[in-house]
Amino acid sequence: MKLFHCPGSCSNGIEYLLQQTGQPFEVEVIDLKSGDHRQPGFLAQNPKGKVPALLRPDGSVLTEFPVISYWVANNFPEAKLLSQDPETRIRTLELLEHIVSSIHMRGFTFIFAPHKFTADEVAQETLREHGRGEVQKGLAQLSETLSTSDYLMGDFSIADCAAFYVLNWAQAPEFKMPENLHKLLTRLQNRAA
Ligand SMILES: N[C@@H](CCC(=O)N[C@@H](CS)C(=O)NCC(=O)O)C(=O)O
Repeated sequence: MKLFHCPGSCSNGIEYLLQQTGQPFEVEVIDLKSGDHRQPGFLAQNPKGKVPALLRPDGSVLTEFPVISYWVANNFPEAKLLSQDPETRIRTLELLEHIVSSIHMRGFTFIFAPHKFTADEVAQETLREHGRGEVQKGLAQLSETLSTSDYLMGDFSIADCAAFYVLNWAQAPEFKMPENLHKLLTRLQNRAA
């Protein structure tokens, strides 16, 4: 397997997830700041021009964080990244989707890249403010879900791998991270894998 990855971006979560499987994988760094994601070589692998993208052993490339997570969890069941119980599985996917589609895409995206939506600097600040509100709301929801458990779904899962990258971003001083999420991040950072 080969992960197309930009360190510090959301593909951190997939790198972390792959490490949990214990399976060998290569990393090709796609430096977003240098525009590597717009180069023909990478676009030939992923025409969407985004990371993460995972080149699988059969030569096909899989994209979209939740889908890559699901495929990895299904292909390496011994890593126990997704429960076998149908209701727990669907709730794990629901949570994973919330982290990626809401906290990242509707929160952090507006904070990191408001210029993608408007050139107007006042409007950019409005978008940043909106993004901060969405992130703060998302952190409160994650904190409630986690409660006093060790991991978001009780046992470690693909949802924690998504939490790993957004909680890293949420360490910035502009956010107020609930104490139990701080502890979750430390627990995730300290996992042997
Ligand atoms: N829906 C995609 C979003 C991936 C995404 O937005 N990746 C960002 C890095 S965190 C990216 O590649 N941005 C480059 C760009 O949008 O030009 C997923 O779930 O994987």
